[in-house]
Amino acid sequence: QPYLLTVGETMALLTSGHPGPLAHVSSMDLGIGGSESNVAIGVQRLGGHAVWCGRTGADSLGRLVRREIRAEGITVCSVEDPEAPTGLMLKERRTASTQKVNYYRAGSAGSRLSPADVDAALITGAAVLHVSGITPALSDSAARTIRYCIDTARAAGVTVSFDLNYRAKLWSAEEASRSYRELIPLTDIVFGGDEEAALALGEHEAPAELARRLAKLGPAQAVIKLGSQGAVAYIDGQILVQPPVPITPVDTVGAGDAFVAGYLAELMNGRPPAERLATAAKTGAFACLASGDWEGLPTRDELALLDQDEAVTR
Ligand code: KDG
Repeated sequence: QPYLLTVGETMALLTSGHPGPLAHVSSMDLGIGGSESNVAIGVQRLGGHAVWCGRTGADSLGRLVRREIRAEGITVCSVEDPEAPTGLMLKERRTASTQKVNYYRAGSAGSRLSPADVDAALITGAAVLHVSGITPALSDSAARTIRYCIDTARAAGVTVSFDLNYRAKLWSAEEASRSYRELIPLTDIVFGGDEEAALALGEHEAPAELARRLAKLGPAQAVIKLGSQGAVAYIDGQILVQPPVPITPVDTVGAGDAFVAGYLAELMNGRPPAERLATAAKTGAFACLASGDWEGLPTRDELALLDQDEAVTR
């Protein structure tokens, strides 16, 4: 079966269930989160097959990360690093409607990812390679790994997908912009929010223009994710506008990854651009309708839930 290969860091994730400062929270829920594994889970739930590559610590949290991803049916090709811990992320619900993410990942096993961790045959055998702009921000060796994966995929004619995913806590806007400019021309599909696209391009424009300009750098498919406003894309020379799916969000973290998963699942199914975007928007909406970065990702038959009016189905 054709598979999506994702490479990145997945961390343990502690979430507080109640609004308020963490200093006054007495218990938290333990789970996992990582942009690339979120995408892998989304594709797998929609009926595709995904492989996740990354590095974890040789610790309990590393076991948790690998077990959770594997439990979704994903093939896990990870390296256990005895010298560094699995990264950790805390989600603080400061008010009922606002969340703050704090990383404890500097020097983590995942950030020590190196090119030797990813089997070349796994890359050249993939239908699609998906990576994100988070990984090059983690360390020099992680940045080199992403470059190696992209170069190897390109040389083998594997479709390369890249989500800009700017994380201001990990690097400066200048560093990110430089990395985006290096990598975007090497990709086939680029995803980003409008701010991220503007960062990559060095200027702000309307979404359709941002998509067109990203595509000019190389990728034939450039998709601007606009959250509650839907999406605008420039795909194979055509502008497409995807309206949003109207919902009342519970937790928006992970919606961007879900959107990417919906898009890539349909791409791998051979579906046309408008269908890729429509499924992407629905998958993104689903991710917002449950707590957690990926737990709410839909299976294929659940996609229809967003079209129905009844609150209960039997
Ligand atoms: O996109 C959601 C991600 O932010 C989350 O799951 C964790 O990969 C992550 C990151 O680095 O922020």
